[in-house]
Amino acid sequence: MTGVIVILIVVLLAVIAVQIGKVSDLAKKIRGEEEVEQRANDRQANWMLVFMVAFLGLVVGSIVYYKDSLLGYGPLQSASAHGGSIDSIVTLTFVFTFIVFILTHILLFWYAYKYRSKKGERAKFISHNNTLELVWTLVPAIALTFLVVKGLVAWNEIMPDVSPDDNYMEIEATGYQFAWDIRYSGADGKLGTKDFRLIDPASNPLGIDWTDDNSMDDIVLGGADKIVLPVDTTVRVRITSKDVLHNFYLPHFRVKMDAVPGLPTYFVFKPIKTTEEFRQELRSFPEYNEPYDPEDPESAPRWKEFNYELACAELCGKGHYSMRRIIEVVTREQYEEWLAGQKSYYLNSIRGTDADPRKGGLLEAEIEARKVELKADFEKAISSDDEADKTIILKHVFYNTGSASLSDLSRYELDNLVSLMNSNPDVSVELAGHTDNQGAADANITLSEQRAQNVYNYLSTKGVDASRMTAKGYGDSEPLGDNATEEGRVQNRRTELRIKSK
Ligand SMILES: [Cu+2]
Repeated sequence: MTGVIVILIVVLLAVIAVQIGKVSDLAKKIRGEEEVEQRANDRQANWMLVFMVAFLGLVVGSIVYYKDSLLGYGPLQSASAHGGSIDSIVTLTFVFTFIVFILTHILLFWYAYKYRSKKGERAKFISHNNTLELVWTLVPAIALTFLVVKGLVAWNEIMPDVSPDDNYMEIEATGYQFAWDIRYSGADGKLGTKDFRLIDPASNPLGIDWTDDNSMDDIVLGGADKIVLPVDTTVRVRITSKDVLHNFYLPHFRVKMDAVPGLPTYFVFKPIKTTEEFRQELRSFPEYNEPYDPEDPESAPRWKEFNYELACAELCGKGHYSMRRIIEVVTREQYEEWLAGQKSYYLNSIRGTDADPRKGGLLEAEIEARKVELKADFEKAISSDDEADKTIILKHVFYNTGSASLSDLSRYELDNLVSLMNSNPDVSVELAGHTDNQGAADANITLSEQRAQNVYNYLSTKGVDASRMTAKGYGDSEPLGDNATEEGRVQNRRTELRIKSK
């Protein structure tokens, strides 16, 4: 039915067009063809001028209307050290192209008016003119060369990489459909190495090499976390992508760089205004004092809700919009405080799991922490008069299962003990072995004796005078925990150091 109606309408319109044609044919015959044409030409020429004025008026009007929404104008001044130089290049290009745009449009419409068809006049025909060719080749060439050279100079100023001696911090942004993983270097200031072959979607989405010491304290922000940066600090961003082309775009800092799969890129910039300072600048513009939510007049003003943002500036798929992240620029002190609250990805999510290549071994930091802990316990034991303080549990001394031989990792604790014994030559101790209550009681006594004796032997071969030590096995006679639970049995299987005299 609709089809029939559409065909009918088309046929009727065709009939009307033909009829109008006939009417104007008749009119021409009546009035004289030339006179009609002349009037139509004049009318169109006048409309050309009207259109020109209206069009250029709208162009200028829209610039005035939107001026505060353009980066680099009004409230949106650059928040980075290099941003001003990009803004002035953009302004220069705007001014140039605007002048050319206005001139060409005035000429275009004025010529259409002035050289409209008139009775008795003929169009001028130029087949070739060298001067004209030269002018319209050279003028744009010179203007463009000027703009391109200015642009290149600015680009070279903005894009030099940092040198190792510079004072800067480095973060890494890895784009994927549809989020950014942001990695910070932690306290050591160094990002650990990565290898795509190590990528595991569940345990290691970035492919970080956990055998690299620099990776130990690296921090990976969760998908919704703010990216916090310190003000007045040079930030180098390593930019990569795991799947398609993305673009690391921080409009307020005039930072924009492709994130290319397989080809790391970078951008170095320095934020010069904290988020709070930028908000205070926005405050003086009336449009930023309007409610943030137009539906709710009671909502906070726009300046208060303002945030710097990271966007993906590449149409990378249907979830593209969700790559937006908030950036917060804070003072150095606030940044340090924030950083101290962040957790190492390795220590928090990898350490001790099957994905940990150092599982079963000790980290430098752990060795150091054990040393500090034992030293504190030891010093407390030799200075305290409280009997309870004089017994130290050697928490990191272990034996191979069912045997009295020391496990490999026990040496760290025992070596620390050697140096404590040597720096306190008047202290004498008892090494006390304990077991849980599994198995026969006399077998437990023997096992605990052998274990205490092995510790004794280790210390004595490492240079602690044997006369300062005794070894004794208590079997299961002094339990600390409940032998009915595994937890309790773990507590009971232990080696103690008892300070005997000092
Ligand atoms: Cu993207």
